Amino acid sequence: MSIRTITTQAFPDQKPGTSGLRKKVTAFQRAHYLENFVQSIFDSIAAPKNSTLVLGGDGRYYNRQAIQTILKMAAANGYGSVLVGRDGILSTPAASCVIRKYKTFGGIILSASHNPGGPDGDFGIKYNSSNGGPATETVSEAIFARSKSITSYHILDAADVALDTPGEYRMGGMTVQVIDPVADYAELMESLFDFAAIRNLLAGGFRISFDAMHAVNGPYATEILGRRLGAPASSMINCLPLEDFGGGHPDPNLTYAHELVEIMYGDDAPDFGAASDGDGDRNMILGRKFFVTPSDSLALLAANATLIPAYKKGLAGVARSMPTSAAVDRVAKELNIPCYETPTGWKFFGNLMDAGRVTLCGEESFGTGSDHVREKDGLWAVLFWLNILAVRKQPVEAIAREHWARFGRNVYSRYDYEGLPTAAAQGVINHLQQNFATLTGSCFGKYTVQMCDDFSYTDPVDGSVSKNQGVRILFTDGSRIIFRLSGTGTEGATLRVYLEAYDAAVSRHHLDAQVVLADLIQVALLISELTGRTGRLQPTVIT
Ligand code: G16
Repeated sequence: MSIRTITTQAFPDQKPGTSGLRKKVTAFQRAHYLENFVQSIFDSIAAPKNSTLVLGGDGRYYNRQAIQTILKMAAANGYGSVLVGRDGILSTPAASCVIRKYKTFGGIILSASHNPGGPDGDFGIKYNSSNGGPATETVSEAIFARSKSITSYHILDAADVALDTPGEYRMGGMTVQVIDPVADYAELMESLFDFAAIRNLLAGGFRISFDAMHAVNGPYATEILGRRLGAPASSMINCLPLEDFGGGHPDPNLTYAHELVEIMYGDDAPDFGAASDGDGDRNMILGRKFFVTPSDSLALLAANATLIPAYKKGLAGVARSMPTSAAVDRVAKELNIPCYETPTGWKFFGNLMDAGRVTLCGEESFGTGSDHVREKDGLWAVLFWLNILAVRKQPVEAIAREHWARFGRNVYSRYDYEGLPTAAAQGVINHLQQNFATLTGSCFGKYTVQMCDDFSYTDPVDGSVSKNQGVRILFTDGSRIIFRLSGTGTEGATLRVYLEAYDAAVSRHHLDAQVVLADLIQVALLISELTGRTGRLQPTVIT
């Protein structure tokens, strides 16, 4: 077996987005494309010789081929061992768990998260550091810089490793350890939650429906919800991972998780419904005919955290991304703990968790998690909810309404305009930025603009500054409109409009969010000139 050094040419477009490099499968299939990026990671992180890496992905199309290539490149680059999930599978939170548990140098996760898969779908690759969390902005920038100047990469001439049986294999001077992708993660979950209480809940007639969307969490749910907690097989749908997610869009929201939504809004709906995404880090929570917004879910978990064994001593602090509603801020205020507002992207929570400043974090984009790993965690959120339900013995909707009665309701919605021409989407943002001065102080019906800006964040731990993280229009009554371009798409641009209003009056808490936010939506369309600039009359997805 010999190490080959292959001459290559740099690609100009390997800039990691919100969460790693995401492109069409066909882009990754171009000669040297994957290899260039992997070598750029290895060159930038400069791991000491014989370091250990974790490797796995969400099982989407191209996962297996990419894993074999990365193993051969790791061997050629002097790694001592690689822990790889059986069949190349590791959910994103499970990869984070394994990196931390075995104290490895870091890990490579193959996923385009909630984006569709298959030969014409998306693929992605990201590097996670030794804390188990996504590479920081600094590391991502170093990888991008290297990708622009790379001229060669190293790869071992070796046969593929069989990934279907756990065990140890040799590849040149490196050991490949094929591990059970579920075991370490399941053990961690069992250490955090009261499994006996959840088992009793499920045995007592409480019915759930979990939708794995033919993505990576299928085997995790089967083991944890099914085998360890006793949920019947009929309560878990789409649990067989497929390379193309069965042709679906593995994004757990009201539009794409429609099969679950139909069950939860149908006759004889179960008591609790949940879904997770392509790589298992996102979650959607539903009660019977009731949707819990991700922002509310974060606030509810924070308010009920002491009911959970792992968090019974209380929370050090909480954090949310800027576009996430301020519902959790209200809980933090009452608990007298700090609440941090970060840019979008889980990587911004890592420093806060490592420094012990926060325990729970969450985002409006269907992500919640805690310091048990350094990624958001879909099944963890489901178990957290089930544990609360096991203790409180109330319906999901009743728990949410009690929460609103106590803290007020942050009425929230997000409008996504997908697949826009990049220039048109950027034009909307530019237009808003140019009008900050005129907008400030303007009145639109009952709404008066208090201030507008481009959100910027200074990390309180390492002092790093991240600018241009979304346009904020803040109103005097606490309402907000945020405009932001997505950093995870692979085609054109996705413009996200986030709308939030606060309502303390219980008498209005039954109202549909779209009704409450109707005026604010019109203000958003007016001030952004979105319709004229993009030609779009309707958003692609409303959550
Ligand atoms: C990724 C990040 C999340 C972030 C989301 C935002 O999610 O991990 O922290 O909230 O992107 O996406 P966008 O930039 O499109 O608004 P995921 O689940 O795709 O890894």
